[in-house]
Parts: sequence; structure tokens; C-alpha cells
Amino acid sequence: MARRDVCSFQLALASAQHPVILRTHVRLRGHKVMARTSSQKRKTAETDIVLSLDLDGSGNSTIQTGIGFFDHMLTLFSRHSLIDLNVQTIGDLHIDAHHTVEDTAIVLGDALREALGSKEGITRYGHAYLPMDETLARVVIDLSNRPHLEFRTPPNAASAPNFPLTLTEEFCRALASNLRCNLHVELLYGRDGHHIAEAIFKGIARALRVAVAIDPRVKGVPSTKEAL
Ligand SMILES: [Mn+2]
Repeated sequence: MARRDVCSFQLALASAQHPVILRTHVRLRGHKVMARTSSQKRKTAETDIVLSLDLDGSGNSTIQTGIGFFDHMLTLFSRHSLIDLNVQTIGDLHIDAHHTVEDTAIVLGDALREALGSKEGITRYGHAYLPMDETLARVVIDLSNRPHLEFRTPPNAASAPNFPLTLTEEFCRALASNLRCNLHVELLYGRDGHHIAEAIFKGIARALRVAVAIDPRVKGVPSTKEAL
């Protein structure tokens, strides 16, 4: 293959992996400002991850993690947060799903933190009650720059058939640590493991959607410390 053909092939491959084109600037209250986007790559002996997102998107996503249920969770996370999200994770699934889920959450947290930038004008706090038939989850977020996870479930809460609830907890821990946020996840009640995981992921999405939103009344960073 000629060098030019190789380059165009690589470009085609890259755009196939990143079908959502990230904007560099957006208009906010009539002003042209930097877009709240991030592109990340992370490669270790356990996982190889390419991820990009746009906080001011419309919930479009392309997700490939090799774990069907996790793809389902990240797709609905994007849809309900309105964050455009591209994720391609190649993980050591011959061992189990743990590294793939944890490392994807690390990179997602890094990307969200980078896209938020100085956090000027954001709402900062967000919460959601998320019903899923017989299940109810409550998620509360503070984009505080202080990592903390509270993950509370009733004893013997069910897991989805191919996705242990402990993996959902690991996702939340890695997300909170790397986004550097307070993340409180509480399963109030629920029987079905698929519903339970889905209510938690959708709850995080809905809470984050509020927390990252620009509030036109906020001047500067919403903290009396003047920094987050
Ligand atoms: Mn579902």
C-alpha cells in the first residue's frame, strides 16, 4: 500500500473509532468559548482504551468494551446524561471483566474532569431518583474536586446475570476517584439485578447532567474558595 493510502486508511479507521466529531468551540450566551470536550488514551498490560466525550452533546455514543452488558450501561449513561461518548476498550477479558470496567471508569473520570476545565459557571451539584420498575436508586453528586464514594445497597442485593453488583461499585469508585467528585449511590430497594445496575448507571447520568450544566446566574466558580 502506498504511504498516502496507508494514511487515509488510518484516518478512516480513526474516524470509524470516533464517529462523533468533537467540536473545538461552542457558543455560550452569544460568546464563542472553548468546547467542553476531552480525548483520552490509556494503555497498560491489562487494557487499551481510547475514549472521547463532549459534555454539551445530545446523548450520541459509540461504545465497544467487549462486555455486552457494560456497553448497554455506557450507552444509556450517554443517552441520559446528554454527554456524547465514544469508548473503545480492549481488555483482558480472558481473565474477567474487572480490569476492563475499572480502567474504562478511570479514563471516563479523567475525561470528564478535563472537559470540565476550571468549572466556571457550572451547577456543581446534581441528584436523581431513578426508578426502574420495582427498583429505586438515588444518586447525589458534588463536583467538589474531593474524591469520595458512598455506595450503599441492602444486604444480598441482586447482580445482573453477567455483571456482578461489585463491578458496578468498582466502576463508581474509579469514576469518583478520577473525576474527583463526591458520589453517593444508594439502592433504596430492588429485586432484579439488571434493573438495579441500570437504575444506578442512569441515576449517575441524570445527576451528572444537572451537575455539569452551565447555570447562567453563576459567575465564576461556584465555591466560596473561588476554586474547585
Ligand atoms: Mn436494560
